[in-house]
Amino acid sequence: MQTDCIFCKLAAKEIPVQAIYEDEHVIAFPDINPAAPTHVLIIPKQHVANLLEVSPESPLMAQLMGVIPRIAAQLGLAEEGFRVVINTKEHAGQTVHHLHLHLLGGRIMTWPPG
Ligand code: D5M
Repeated sequence: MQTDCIFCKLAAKEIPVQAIYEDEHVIAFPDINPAAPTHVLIIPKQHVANLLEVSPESPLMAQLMGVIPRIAAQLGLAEEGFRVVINTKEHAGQTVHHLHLHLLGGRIMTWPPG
């Protein structure tokens, strides 16, 4: 745990969190600033700053991505679809430096993203 990391604090329940999904490695909760009718963040409980810190041998991404079908079904996104985004560092606009997947749904998305 990184003491100055807001998502570490959420994962450790030092800050109250409305968990949509949780297991040993992963927790998912609503984004505080939703960019779509459904906007959930899926994070590892372990502190990882961004995608560049993920090693190819690590099961981390499978743990994070693997819960998406279940959460999508739970939130009613499986039929119409959804978007998953991982912002990485400055050019992508990453503001919280603890790896997180944005799961966005409930409206038609445009492409390319802004
Ligand atoms: O996205 C970081 C996202 O994290 C952004 O959409 C707001 C969200 N956020 C920040 N603090 C909280 C708390 N406390 N609860 C829920 N959501 C939060 P990025 O990809 O880094 O731009």
